[in-house]
Amino acid sequence: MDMALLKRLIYCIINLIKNNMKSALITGITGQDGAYLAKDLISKGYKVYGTVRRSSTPKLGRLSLLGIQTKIDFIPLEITEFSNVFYTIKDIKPDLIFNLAAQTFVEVSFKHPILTTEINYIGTLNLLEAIKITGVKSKMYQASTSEMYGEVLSKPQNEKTPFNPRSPYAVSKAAAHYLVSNYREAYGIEASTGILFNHESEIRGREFVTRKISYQLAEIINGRDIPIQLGNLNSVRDWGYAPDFVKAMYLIINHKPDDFVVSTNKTTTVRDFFKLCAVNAGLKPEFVGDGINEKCYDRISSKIICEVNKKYYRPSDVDYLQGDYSKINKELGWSPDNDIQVIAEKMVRFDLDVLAGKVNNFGI
Ligand code: NAP
Ligand code: G4F
Repeated sequence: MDMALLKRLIYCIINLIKNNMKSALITGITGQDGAYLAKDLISKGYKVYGTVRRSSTPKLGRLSLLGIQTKIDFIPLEITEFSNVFYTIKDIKPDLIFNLAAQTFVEVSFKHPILTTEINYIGTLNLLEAIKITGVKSKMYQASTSEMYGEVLSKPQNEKTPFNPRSPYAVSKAAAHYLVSNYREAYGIEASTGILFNHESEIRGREFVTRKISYQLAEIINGRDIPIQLGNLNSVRDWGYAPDFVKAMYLIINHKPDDFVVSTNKTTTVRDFFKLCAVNAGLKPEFVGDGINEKCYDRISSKIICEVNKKYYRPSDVDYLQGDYSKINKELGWSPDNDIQVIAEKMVRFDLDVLAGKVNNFGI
């Protein structure tokens, strides 16, 4: 056969396969969850579209680290711009839409409440309106959060626990959560929510307390002299592992539209997470003192490795979160694979390897 004809034939076959692939759109693909979810969907044979907003520096580090950067179709999108969202949905008509884009840092939401509301609430509204107006048959997943429970009204929290949000972030996410159920009821849009409790990983943003601890402890092992500055050490979280949690997102979106708590049901204080990480880094941590005067010593070197700094207290904090994941376990068979000990070990190991130059973290 003629070589040019053969090439053309192969090209047509590849296009045919591509056109028949199921497609998924992920807003927020550059974030922690977006990256892990994209990896899972690609391995399941999905054509993955990921939205990226403009910045002056590249931010595909997580996707490069997971080895999937070249396997994604990137779409420039600012979620607060309705026309961006509308044309993206209209042109791609994805089978699945995962709305992960958000201003996710609670502390920043106190400083930028309007921006946080626009991204988290109006952004979600833009997506729902685009689905409604275009009439696409996409299924949608909304990234809801345990922060919506705020000052908790019962323990542990499940799908029926009332919300009592304590930050502009939590309020914006609760409003977006209600929008999803309203569009489901009013227009029959196939949209679900996952009420995810905190989930962490080696590629978690360094501003969140777990990665702040694992990364800065690795710096201390590498000679840093300044103690790690933290805020509320008594805060209790139900921490899971992000790669486990993105598996739940896929199960949820493929089920009939509903709301599901995703969690581990186990609780740990910030102080105990710090201790776990410090031990994994080869230190002997001991906390002494109270409140603002509390400090942690490494009993091997006698150095102070952590102290409390008021700067990291929030105007109002969420003190206790514990999720009851029995609904998703019963209906979709999901349960977490990694506990907090394993998560701390993985995160510290990764950051030690990064600082030892054994791993390229692509700036993450
Ligand atoms: P993340 O790492 O902070 O990533 C957030 C993503 O949203 C990034 O890709 C970011 O893009 C994008 N984004 C922010 N503002 C945007 C805008 N205006 N337009 C378009 N994209 C925008 O967050 P994550 O931990 O992966 O969380 C994913 C989702 O789950 C979020 O909705 C979060 O609220 C929710 N959630 C997270 C947790 C958790 O513990 N991780 C728990 C419950 C719920 P840039 O790279 O450009 O900043
Ligand atoms: O790690 P954090 O910043 O996470 P937070 O506020 O719980 O929010 C994360 O989880 C939510 C799910 O519940 C997501 F929706 C949200 O997008 C985000 O991913 O703080 C955890 C706790 C807080 O009580 C905070 O006050 O740790 C306390 N903390 C103490 N010292 C600190 C610090 N938090 C940070 N970030 N930095 C500190 O130095």
